[in-house]
Amino acid sequence: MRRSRRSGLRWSDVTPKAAFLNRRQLMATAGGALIGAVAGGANARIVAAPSPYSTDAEPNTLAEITSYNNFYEFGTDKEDPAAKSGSLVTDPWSIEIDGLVDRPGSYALEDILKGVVLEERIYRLRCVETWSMVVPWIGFPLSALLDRVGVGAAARFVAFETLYRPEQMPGQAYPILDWPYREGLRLDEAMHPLTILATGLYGEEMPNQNGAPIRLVVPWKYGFKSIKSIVRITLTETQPVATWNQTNPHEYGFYSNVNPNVDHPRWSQASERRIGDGLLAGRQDTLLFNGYGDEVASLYAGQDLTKDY
Ligand SMILES: Nc1nc2c(c(=O)[nH]1)N[C@H]1C(S)=C(S)[C@@H](COP(=O)(O)O)O[C@H]1N2
Ligand SMILES: [Mo]
Repeated sequence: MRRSRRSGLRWSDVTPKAAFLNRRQLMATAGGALIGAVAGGANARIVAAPSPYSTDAEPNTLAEITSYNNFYEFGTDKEDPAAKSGSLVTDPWSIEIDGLVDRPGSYALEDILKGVVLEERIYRLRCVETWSMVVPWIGFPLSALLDRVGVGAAARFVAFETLYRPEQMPGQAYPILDWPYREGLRLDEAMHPLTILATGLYGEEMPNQNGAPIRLVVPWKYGFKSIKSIVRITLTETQPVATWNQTNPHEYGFYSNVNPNVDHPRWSQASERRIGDGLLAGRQDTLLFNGYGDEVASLYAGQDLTKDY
């Protein structure tokens, strides 16, 4: 898992485009989070410390990551989110944190970010549809936020909800899914250090089509677990509703750990197509837990992953 890029150069060394943080991310760097965050007017160039959790796989390009998306609130075509999310208002933004927490409330995103250390995490992303990417996220562990609000003793799961705002999210006019989009994790999954809330990618604020201003990233699970544009986080005692699981429980489990040995009823999950690879590149073998087994397999000790798919 350690970074060892062939060239020894990181993307931030070679990108011709200066990487900027937005106002809210800049405030988060006040804690000394990012090495070399240099104040420059309203923005700061960032050079994030390498993370031992980052993959050394080559990241996809910014163009690939921002032009091929699943974000059904803006339509079901891969091009829809880039084309139709431009007018989504993401500032101001707040997250309602409720349920079994010691300090429930409506938290402004600025206040959430003030207390966290932003890091770059280069993660593999594997969609249940069998395409994959490598994304250099900027974010912080979800556990840092949950620790701050105080997880109640009875809490066993964490539920997440996406914004419901049909006037800015044209896909919500259609009953394709039971809006708002919802997801959930078991508490131990939510507290795992690989699980992050991401506020940006490629050193910049999160593009709307990727889930601005803040989205979940759980790299060992199919992409649909990584819910975008979060407005509510609820600690619960019982397993919460998750949108794709609710839509078709036979095809999409609550756990949805990446697993090449458990096929989707309509297609194999044994291999994947890396977005951006040439036509001649061929498919790659899909890895159990998307390659994060050393870190997360112990969470599922004693569970039958063919039943808890
Ligand atoms: N709210 C919401 N979150 C969502 C989705 C969605 O449609 N709505 N799509 C999911 C799916 S299927 C995938 S593969 C990833 C895609 O993330 P990306 O577009 O940043 O690559 O977002 C996930 N999060
Ligand atoms: Mo997906």
